[in-house]
Amino acid sequence: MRFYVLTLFPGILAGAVSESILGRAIHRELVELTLVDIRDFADNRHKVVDDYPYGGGPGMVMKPEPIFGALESLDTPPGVPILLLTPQGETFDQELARELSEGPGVVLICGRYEGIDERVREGLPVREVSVGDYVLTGGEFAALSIIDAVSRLVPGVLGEQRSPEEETFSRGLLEYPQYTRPAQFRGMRVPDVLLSGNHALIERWRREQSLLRTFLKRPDLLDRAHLDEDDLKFIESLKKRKNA
Ligand code: JFB
Repeated sequence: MRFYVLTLFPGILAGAVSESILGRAIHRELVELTLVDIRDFADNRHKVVDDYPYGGGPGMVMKPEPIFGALESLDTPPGVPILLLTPQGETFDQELARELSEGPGVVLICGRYEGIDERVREGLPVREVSVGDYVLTGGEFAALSIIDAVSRLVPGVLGEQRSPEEETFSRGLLEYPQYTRPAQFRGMRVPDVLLSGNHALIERWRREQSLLRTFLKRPDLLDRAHLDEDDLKFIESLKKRKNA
């Protein structure tokens, strides 16, 4: 999986990656990260990459030429999607992470300042993506989230692990409570069922805990979750209990 990141702050990504499991994935050549400093493509002597907004107003806008230049310098495999990180984009989610992980790579364009000259959107085949409804100072931390979420779906990046399909957002439910030793900590006990050794019972308890948590914390997820007949019965019992 190849990531190409266009940024004015390559050090943010280099630092984060070197300190994480992603660094190991890169070392093992499962993931490749190409950092492109947009400033290297400034077309003026003083390496200026931003300018005042036409029409006036506060802040600065990123100039289009260095971004086009940086993008055109890349030697990407054909069909690599170009994501423009912006608060205006479609919200990144597990489904998009999976989609991207099945392709050859991703180009991520990170802006700064108040944003990017509109002609980047107009003149380049970009897909606008946001990581959530909150405001960042630039696209770098959004890009890191996406790189992290996509990389961990690449076979081999995580060690021996349960398949990503079993996890929260793939299966569509929140995870059940987890415990490790000691069995009792500051008066708080691990649920007896987990110490019972009865694997059928444990599995059912975990499934019901997942359903209960999702019902209480993220009921919106239940509409899209893959539920079997037992799950639906359990949810019905929760609804009845709530109304009682
Ligand atoms: C991404 C960015 C800015 C306009 C620009 C470039 N979920 C997200 N929140 N914020 C960003 C994002 C994503 N993806 C984001 C790129 C840039 C924010 N800014 C700063 C702030 C407000 N309005 C510049």
